[in-house]
Amino acid sequence: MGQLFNEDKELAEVIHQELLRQQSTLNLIASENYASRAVLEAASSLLTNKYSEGYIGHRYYSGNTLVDVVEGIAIERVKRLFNAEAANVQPHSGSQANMAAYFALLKLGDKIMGMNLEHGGHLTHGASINFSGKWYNIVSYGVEKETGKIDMSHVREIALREKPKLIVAGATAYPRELDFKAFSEIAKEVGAYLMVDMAHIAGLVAGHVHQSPVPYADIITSTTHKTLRGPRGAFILSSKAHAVLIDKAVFPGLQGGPLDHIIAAKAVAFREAMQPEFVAYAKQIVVNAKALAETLKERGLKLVSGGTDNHLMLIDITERGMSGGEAETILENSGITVNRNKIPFDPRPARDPSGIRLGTPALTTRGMKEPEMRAIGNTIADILILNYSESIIERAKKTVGKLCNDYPLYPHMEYH
Ligand code: DSN
Repeated sequence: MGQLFNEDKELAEVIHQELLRQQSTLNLIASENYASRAVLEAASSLLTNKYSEGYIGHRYYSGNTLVDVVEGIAIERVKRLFNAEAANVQPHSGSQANMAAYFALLKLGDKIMGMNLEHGGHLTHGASINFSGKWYNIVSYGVEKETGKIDMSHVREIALREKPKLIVAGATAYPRELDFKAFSEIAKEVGAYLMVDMAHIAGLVAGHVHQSPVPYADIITSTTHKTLRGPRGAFILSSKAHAVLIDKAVFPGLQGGPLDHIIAAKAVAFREAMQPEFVAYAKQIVVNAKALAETLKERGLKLVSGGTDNHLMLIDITERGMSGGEAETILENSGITVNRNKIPFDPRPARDPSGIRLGTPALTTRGMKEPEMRAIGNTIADILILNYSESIIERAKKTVGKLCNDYPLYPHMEYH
């Protein structure tokens, strides 16, 4: 990175400051992670120079022999990782992957049944402010008020009544394991396609600590940068039967040239996720989430659904007399990053909702285990329960500093 510093000190300095921020804070944002140096190297490679619209062997530009090799490696690896028949590794983001899946299987105006954004679904699962809610006829399912969990018999009732053409299973803020088999039985019963958006849990699926959607879903979309710990991007898995439609939907349907450097970085991440260390990592994410959730509960904080089965949890924070936004800010002031989040049946607006969402993928990458999760849980509880005071914040900052020191991130990275 010496070159960047030599040529553009202004930008190099900002990236340097961001490195220091990542190194010196505890990241509990459930959808973030730290990509390996190898992934970062591939993502910043000269493959960014190439145009390669089209697919392997059928490009609209010359000079793509090696890009074909890169994309082929990525496709083969992700198919092997998830035991899938076909894969498209070109989607730039999870939203574009979901859009491509809808374009492939549906006509505009068709009925999609997805999880309510307010209950933990994603914008692209039918939110009225998103293309999905504007261009398709949306019906939603959610969690039960008493349990905070999805009741599959209720999902079935809605599906039987509404007869959607496609059911989306997947979430961004649901702390429980999704029952893909039950979703697929319901989809079959009503003659709907089943699409699983496994963006949040892809690393858990790869590490065999969450049921795989592959045997059950017609189409699976995912991002690569969350629990899967790759570069920012996405991919789509499907049966061979749907592959041609998916490919057409991605290109030329909605994207132009693929990001070949990012596809290379995805390939690196897929290989990493095949290693035994990754299986241990995925297991530890879940063990850590349970340890963190238990600590928060023991300290009297209220978790949506009472706990977690996966990598994340939601705290209903209004009980402590503050909003999600306020909790996010005071935690950030102590060096702990989380995101404010709606909780199911939230009376408060999305810009300042009743909850915060916490996840363990990033801290598990740093090597932290149950004792550290308990220390962090107690620190968070001190801040949220004992109210904002200088001495508590000072103590929290010390704990954060020590943990960041003991579990270093990118130790020899430099932008100066
Ligand atoms: N923004 C992502 C998340 O935080 O869950 C979903 O796209």
